[in-house]
Amino acid sequence: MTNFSYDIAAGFICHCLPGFAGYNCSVNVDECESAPCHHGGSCQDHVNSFQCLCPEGFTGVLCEVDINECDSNPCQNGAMCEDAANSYRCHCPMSEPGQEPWGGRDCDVKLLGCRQHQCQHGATCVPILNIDRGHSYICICPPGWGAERCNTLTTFSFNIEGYVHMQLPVVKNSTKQEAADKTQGLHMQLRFRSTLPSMVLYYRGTMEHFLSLELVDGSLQATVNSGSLLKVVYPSPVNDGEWHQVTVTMDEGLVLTVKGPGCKEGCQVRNEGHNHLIFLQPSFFQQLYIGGVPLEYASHLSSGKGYIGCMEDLKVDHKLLLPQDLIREENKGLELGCSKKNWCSEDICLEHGQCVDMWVHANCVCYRPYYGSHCEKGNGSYIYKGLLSKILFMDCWMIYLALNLKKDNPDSFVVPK
Ligand SMILES: [Ca+2]
Repeated sequence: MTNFSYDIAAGFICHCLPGFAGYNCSVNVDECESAPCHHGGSCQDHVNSFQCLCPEGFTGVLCEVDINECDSNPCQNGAMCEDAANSYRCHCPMSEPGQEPWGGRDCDVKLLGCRQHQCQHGATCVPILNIDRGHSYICICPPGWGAERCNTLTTFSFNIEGYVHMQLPVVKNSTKQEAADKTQGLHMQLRFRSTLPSMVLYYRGTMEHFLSLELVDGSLQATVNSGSLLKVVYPSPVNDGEWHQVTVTMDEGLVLTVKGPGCKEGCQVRNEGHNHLIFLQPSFFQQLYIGGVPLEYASHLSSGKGYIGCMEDLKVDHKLLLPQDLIREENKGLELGCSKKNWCSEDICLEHGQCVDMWVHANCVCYRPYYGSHCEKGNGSYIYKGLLSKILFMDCWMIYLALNLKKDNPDSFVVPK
């Protein structure tokens, strides 16, 4: 150890009071630097301490306590209270059958909007309490009906191959929230019924960028091409002649949802792919072809056939398209409504074949040896005017023969009329 001497020592060391720092303790330490206040509370720095100024609805030294606004029991008539930030939400109870439900912020207002409502065709009336506390209602339409009062038929049908072309309007977003919703990607929904296995339901887009929905061998197949190709297939057959609802959405991935017989709640298949949102420019998807495509797009499709069958409740980006907007002079084969004859109810194949419903007519798949459009031919024995060479073998129903057929005797094998 060296000898210490005040004669040669120089300088000084400050031992600072709590809350100060630095060479000469001139720095007031910022206790707010670690952002100690929760829930957006603002921090005030003091000497060796801090104070949190809490937003409404929060308390505690660090604003860590969320005040429970439900403690004052604001919800009436048996409603459930849910605490929120400086707020609460009342979940009103379901109304008894025949009773008007409770509504309003505290479930203390009888909702009278459905008295003398004008919802048509069995639509469900839902009462609304307006901001000015006036009463009104909305109608939830049953399938096949649309417009505000559910008095407009949404059902249409294709009876010959063709297509309807529509230029979708450019949506001008009035609010930022709407703009954010619109960038959520593409949304298409419709209900359809048919018995045919392979055809296109719709094609939306251009040569390079498109979203398509097809029936391929009875299964639904949705395809998106936008930068790269995504495909999903709903494997269960849906060409059973019953109504099926199919929803196709494309945002983070491609999702196909089918509702119908065998899947009442909706069954989903999805292809996550990668995030394709960046490629989804709305302007690429303004052309909509329903029930078929122009010839130049046919190479994009697996089915290659125009739609034959019925459609209804067609919604494009959540907006309902009514058939009267689609039916025009040039759209031949498109009809309002859905009239369907059950072609196979009569035995048109004369018990000699299986009847196949082709929606606008029926085909017979004949059992051998019958043939003809109604399997009406082939009912009789074959007459052979030649030499029988030998009987090869026999089983219960068939006799297998080896025949000598001569080229110079074309009439040697005759089927009687
Ligand atoms: Ca709260």
